[in-house]
Order: sequence, then C-alpha cells, then structure tokens
Amino acid sequence: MSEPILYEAVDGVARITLNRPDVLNAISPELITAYGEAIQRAGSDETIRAVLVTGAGRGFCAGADLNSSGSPQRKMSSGQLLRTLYHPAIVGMRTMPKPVITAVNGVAAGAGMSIALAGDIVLAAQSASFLQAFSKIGLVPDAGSTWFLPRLVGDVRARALALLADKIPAEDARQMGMIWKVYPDDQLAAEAQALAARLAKMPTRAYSLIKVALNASGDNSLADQLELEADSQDIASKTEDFREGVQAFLQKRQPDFKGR
Ligand code: T3D
Repeated sequence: MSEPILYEAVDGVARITLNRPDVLNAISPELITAYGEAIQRAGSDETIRAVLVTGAGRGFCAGADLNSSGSPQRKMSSGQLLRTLYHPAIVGMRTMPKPVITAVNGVAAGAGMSIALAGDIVLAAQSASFLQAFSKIGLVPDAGSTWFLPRLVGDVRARALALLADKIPAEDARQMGMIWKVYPDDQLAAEAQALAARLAKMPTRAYSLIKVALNASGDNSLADQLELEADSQDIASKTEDFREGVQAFLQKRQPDFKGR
C-alpha cells in the first residue's frame, strides 16, 4: 500500500501531498496521523521556510473517509478523532512559524475544505471546487470550517455554505474572498511551487510574527492589537533580515534574507 502522505523537502520548501488519489484523498485515520506528523516536521525544521500542501490525482481532499467514519469497528468517537488527530494538524498549519500554501487541485470537501482553508495562502485550479459536505450526511462542519468561513466570507455566506452544502466553483470562492487566486488547471502546480520558492526566500522570522498578529487580531481589541504589533516590531527590528532588508534597499539591490 502506498504512503497516505508524501513529504519532500527541496530548497527550503516542504511539499506535503495528500496521497489517496483513488478516493480523492479522503482522510483515513492513517492519512490524518501522517498529515499531522508532516505538519509538525515541517513546522519544527528550521531549514524549511515555506510549506506547500496539495493533493495527488484529480482531487484535493474529499473529507473524512466515509468507509472508516461510519464503521462500528472504529475505536475512537468522532470527537476523539477530531481532538487527537485533526486539531493538532489544523492548529499546526496556522501557528507554524512559516507560511503554508494550500494548492487546491480539485474538489475540497468536508474536512478537506477545512484543511484547504487553514492555509495562509489558498490557491486553486480553475476546475477545483469547495463543498461543506457535512450536512449532506447529517454531520456538522468540523476541523475549523465554522471558524474559518465566517471570517473569510462573512456570516451570511458562511451560513448558506454550511446549511446548503452546495459545491462552490473555485472562481466563485475567489470572488467571495474565500481563497487568494485561481489558475488554469495545468498552471496551478507550477504557480504554487513558484510562490512557495518565493516565500522561502523571504524574512521568515517576520513572517512568523505576521502570522501571530493576524491569528490574534480576531479576538483582540484595537489597543491589544497595537501592543502586539509594537512587541512584534521590537523583535523584527532586531533581526539579521531587517538589517539586510534596509541595507539592500539603500544599496539598491535585492535582499538576501536568511530567515533569522
Ligand atoms: O467521524 C468522523 O470521521 C468525523 C469527521 C468528519 C469530517 C468530514 O469530512 S465529513 C464529510 C465527508 N466527506 C463527504 O461527505 C464527501 C463525500 N464525497 C462526495 O460527496 C463526492 O465524492 C465529491 C463531491 C467529493 C466528489 O464527487 P465526484 O463525482 O467528483 O467523485 P466520486 O465519484 O464521488 O468519488 C470518486 C471516488 O472517491 C469514489 O470511489 P469509486 O466509486 O471510484 O470506487 C468515491 O466513493 C470515493 N470517495 C469520494 N469521497 C469519499 C470517497 N470514499 C470515501 N470517503 C469519502 N469521503
């Protein structure tokens, strides 16, 4: 049996591929376990400065594998499975100190849509689609969908998406602010790789502070957020990359950031 997750590290970019193409990369317990490990590995490896998540074959991820989800043989309840395996992976994507790109190459359904939306920058192929499949099978959105969606598209759209469970084409998702960019199908992989390579050469320490600030902003008052920004700037302005960025600007050349 092939590995449910592929992990490659090249030139500061970790590429994580969901790899069960026969079932549109549906999430088995083995897949989500290996995915959480891959996220943890990429997050803690200091040589990795950007992460790219995508799917093998024609789908991105069809959500929980319904063969195992509905099975009476499964040892963990849904809540246990989510808490122990899904949550660390989703939180890991959002909190790792480097940017995560999700390249949605095909359908992203159920918890697969949650994984897609957990990326810092979400790209999609023109033929990709987004589907809050949960209510169609009598479940509620999980793995962060009810947190991500209202923040991305607003309450009105989040409610309609969750309740109606309609399949949303990538371009509509872009227009409603759910995702960043849409590319022709045959260009997505190259565009996503180029973006990851670009991010891996940027000031990674500043990126980690940007993520912390944006993650906190939804719950902070303006005064608290201003404080957080000031604290973060104190840290960023003492980095080697800040010195290099200013020098490069003054010397009219491209900066050579080291991520420190
Ligand atoms: O307890 C817990 O686990 C709680 C956690 C829940 C989290 C969740 O994610 S719940 C939501 C689970 N996902 C779904 O309900 C989506 C089910 N899939 C679909 O609705 C459709 O497959 C898609 C809309 C995603 C894609 O449709 P289409 O027509 O492009 O492809 P298809 O023909 O339906 O699927 C291709 C194959 O993948 C097919 O297998 P086959 O017939 O070729 O042998 C299909 O059965 C398989 N597949 C697709 N999704 C799943 C799946 N197999 C297992 N689990 C799936 N989720």
